[in-house]
Amino acid sequence: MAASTEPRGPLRLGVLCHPTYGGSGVLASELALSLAARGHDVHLFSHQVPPRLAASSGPVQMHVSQGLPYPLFHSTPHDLAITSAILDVHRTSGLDLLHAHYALPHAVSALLARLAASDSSERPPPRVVTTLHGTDITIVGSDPSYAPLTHFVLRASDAVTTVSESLRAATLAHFCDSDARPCAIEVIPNFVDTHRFRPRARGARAAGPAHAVHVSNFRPVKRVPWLVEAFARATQGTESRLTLIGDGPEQAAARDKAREFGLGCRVRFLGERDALPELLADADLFLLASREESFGLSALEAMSCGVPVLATRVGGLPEVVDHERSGVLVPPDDLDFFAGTLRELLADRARCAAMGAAARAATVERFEQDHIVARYEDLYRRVLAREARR
Ligand code: GMT
Repeated sequence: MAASTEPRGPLRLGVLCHPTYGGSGVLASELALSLAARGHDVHLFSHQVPPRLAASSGPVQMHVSQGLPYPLFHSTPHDLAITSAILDVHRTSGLDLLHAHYALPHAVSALLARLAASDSSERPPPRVVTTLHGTDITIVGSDPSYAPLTHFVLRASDAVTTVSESLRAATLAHFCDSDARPCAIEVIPNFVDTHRFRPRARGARAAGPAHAVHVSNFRPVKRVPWLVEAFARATQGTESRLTLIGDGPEQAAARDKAREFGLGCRVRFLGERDALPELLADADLFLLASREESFGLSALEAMSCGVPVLATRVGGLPEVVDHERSGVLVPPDDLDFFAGTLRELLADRARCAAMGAAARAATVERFEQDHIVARYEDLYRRVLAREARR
């Protein structure tokens, strides 16, 4: 495929991401698949195949870049292997633009590839767009051990986006207040495939007791043990159920909580599943008790399935969930309040269903995949046009 200077012609794109079951790994995979479906030549670089890509049939070219596990290295530097793989593809067939998801290490890998490719007289180096997802700013990127490098990538990238206004504000506060050089950051929210994540047909939702669901990577920031305790307090003496999907460091602690509160078979741990749309669409309510959350993509996927959200009022969640319309937002540090609200909602399934219908409508209107992917496409073309004018 030849490099495109046409305003609407196909682009040669490289997407870099962590191969995570959720979050940025999902967003980057869905974006890559959607861009490929729109006719672009898309390469995805990661150290494993992201599960969302593995579960699809789309024509994205996957480059699993693991590097050589030499004994001298404390851990294998996948990020350097990714840079090498990008250079290989660029030298063979050319890449117009690299889209790095999660600042570290991917924006660094992409910028290094841009630098390394800049001495070629054959083709211009790929431009670099960096999308910030959350903890790459709030926890990892702002830690003193990485902050100077995060500061660098924010300025060296050809464009930077965040997935919410809230994350944009946090990024500006952490990295752009203290010096005179501007930080241009555009907000492009996450999206969902509303055709695949859709409500069950009317009347097809499983009968039985009220049923809540949670999906996450079980990292401490998600507070899953806290959530299990809130569920236990909210549903004492009822038959309500909780389904937990995903896996991660706090799964054992969450199981301990379930045991401690004698929840027995009222709580199910399903692990990482591909059949998310079906599992989500079965629930009356989606729960998220995060300490911080720049967007909450799993909540959006639930909303797309017509399931309302009970979540903590943190980060970008108020930009996704309309309080009292598509869900309910509560203070992050009040377990009793969370539990009390959960009890009320599970006891009023008609209210859940009405909020679920509003959640579905809001998702289709504001977060539909084609609409948001077109915004990324437009950004890529603006970056490339700016470069062509230089
Ligand atoms: O930080 C994480 O827990 C993972 C991270 C990721 O990159 O996978 O999740 C972040 O990105 C998601 C996709 O944009 C957002 O929906 C999540 O809200 C965000 N997580 C946090 O901010 C804690």
